[in-house]
Amino acid sequence: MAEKKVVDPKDLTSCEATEKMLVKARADKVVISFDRATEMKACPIGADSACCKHCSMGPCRLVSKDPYAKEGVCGATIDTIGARNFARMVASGAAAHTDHGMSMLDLFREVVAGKIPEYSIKDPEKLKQVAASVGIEVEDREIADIAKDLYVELERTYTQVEGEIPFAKRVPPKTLENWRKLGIVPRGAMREIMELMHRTHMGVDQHYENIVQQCSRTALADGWGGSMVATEISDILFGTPTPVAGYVNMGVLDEKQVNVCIHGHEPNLFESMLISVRDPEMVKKAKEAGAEGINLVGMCCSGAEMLSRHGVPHAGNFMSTEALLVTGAVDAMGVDVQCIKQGLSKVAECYDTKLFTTNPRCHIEGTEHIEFHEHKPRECTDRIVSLGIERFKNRKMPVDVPQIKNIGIHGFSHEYINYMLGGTYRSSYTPLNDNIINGRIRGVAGVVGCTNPRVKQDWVHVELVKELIKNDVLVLQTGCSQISLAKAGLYTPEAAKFAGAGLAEVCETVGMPPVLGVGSCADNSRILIAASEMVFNGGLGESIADLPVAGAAPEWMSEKAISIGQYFVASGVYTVFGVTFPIAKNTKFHDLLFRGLEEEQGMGKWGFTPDPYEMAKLMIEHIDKKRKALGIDKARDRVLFDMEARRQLDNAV
Ligand code: SF4
Ligand code: MSK
Repeated sequence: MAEKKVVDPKDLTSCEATEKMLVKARADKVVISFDRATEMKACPIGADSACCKHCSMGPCRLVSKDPYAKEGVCGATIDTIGARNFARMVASGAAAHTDHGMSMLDLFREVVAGKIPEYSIKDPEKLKQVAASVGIEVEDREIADIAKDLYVELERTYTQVEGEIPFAKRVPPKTLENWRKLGIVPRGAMREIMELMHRTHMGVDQHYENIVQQCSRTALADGWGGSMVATEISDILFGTPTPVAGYVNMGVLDEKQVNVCIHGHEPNLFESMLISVRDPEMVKKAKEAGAEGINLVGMCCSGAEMLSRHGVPHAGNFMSTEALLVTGAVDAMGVDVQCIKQGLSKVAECYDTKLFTTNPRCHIEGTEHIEFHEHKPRECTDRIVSLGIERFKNRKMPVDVPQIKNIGIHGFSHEYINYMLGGTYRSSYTPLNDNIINGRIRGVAGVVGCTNPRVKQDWVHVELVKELIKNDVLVLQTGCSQISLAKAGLYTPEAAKFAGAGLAEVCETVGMPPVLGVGSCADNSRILIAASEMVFNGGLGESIADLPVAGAAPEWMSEKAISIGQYFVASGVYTVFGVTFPIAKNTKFHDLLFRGLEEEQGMGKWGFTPDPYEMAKLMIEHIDKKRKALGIDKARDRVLFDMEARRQLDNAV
């Protein structure tokens, strides 16, 4: 039998804690996804999306040096097959975000109706702001009445069959005008996803350009629809993030306490767990079991959201979820939806961790399910804590926690960025725009997305971001990428020393890190709003496509990332992905995504490279191209522009 290939853990991850646990897992004869990835050679045909199984005349594989040398049995070309596969990734990713957003809206409706006493409207000011942004009257009205109207209005995001989704009102007019011209303003998410699935059925849409048009419409229903509703409603119910110090990395586990971990994407499960672990009765039970207390930690995106909102410690990103269980220190882990590896089940069993699924959408064979009912949230979370306490009392496994943790500042909602840069009396994006115009800040980049065992964990994120800030590019982050950089220590104001002179000066003046974490992957909508605010504040063009900004998902893995990428591109942002790009090169479809959308349709475009330095170069070149088009590429005096000077500059451009 052939020897199994063993890769040095140092080549698989740059996270020292994860590396230690991978070594331990191997010694314990437990397989986690790093080693499964080595064993599972990626299928090269699938990697290029050069296969189709949309009907039983196939599956058809178009393998050839010349992508046009073969066609499917039905005659489908590589462009049709590639576009259909890509579209289904968009549909699935958009469905995940919009279904999550709809759950948040369901919760909001029930809270407003007074049916869930555990939750309330924590941020009435945000409620008013969001309501006003979609045209609801807020002056001299009761909060409950505004909330009821907001629910009715936002439900249209999902169910509307004709017209434009409510948050289209937040899109800069020039960008919206372009969408209208292209016929891609979303109606309602359900309709867009349904139509995209219909069009990609065998024998329906067989023109890649037409398929891409519906991809954009569906992805926009995610970014400016489902995801944006999820973020805004979560802020209204649980509080809008403001900067908060928080620890990340596996060292947040505490051997002497009952360790409870929540992993997934739904803040309501996590918020309820926060109440459960703080309940004096629960703490008493834990102490009676011999623990010093209950230690709640997060993972993945709901973890990033709770870190940003409340400073709850975060134990690691997507590629560390199995590794965390190898510590033997996790007494209970509750998961909800998205990015939950099935492999967790076996690893939990090996280390005697109590693993629970909680959401009706996500069961795992062999894993106990304790359903989370939003009307009685504590039933589920109290039970998970109780079973965790029981496990602590009877701990059989040796505990080995890598003593590594990093402090950082998280919670930069777009509202806070507004306040932070403008100050109490001048709260606006004007200072950000001014600093971009005067060249202290070269541009803004969104670096987001997953980690992926096909590349060295965290490494691409960290190298890319270091390169960007060194070149005076301010970085906004979400999701697993935020955790990669937080572990690398870039979430402290002191990290300004890694930034170029201009960006460092701004960071030092304001007291902020050069890398700002804004939350979970659904919270990418905060980056869209920040981009819109930059347009509305003036001096940087009239549409999002004019801004000196770029996006990247350097270690992406999920279909949600493809939907996110497409909504950034359709919004006007150049977006570069790493790892691999799931379409065949040298095709008309590839040319459309990587060039045509920008040059012929006034959007952004896609880019690809697995190399972080090349990625930074591509993004900076794009930012410089936009600076040049705006006429702000020349060196300028390092002065803050006042309104008059900015007006003059606008007139000159
Ligand atoms: Fe093959 Fe066409 Fe059927 Fe796809 S739809 S499996 S390309 S015959
Ligand atoms: S959890 S989608 S691995 S960011 Fe949102 Fe992380 Fe990517 Fe999942």
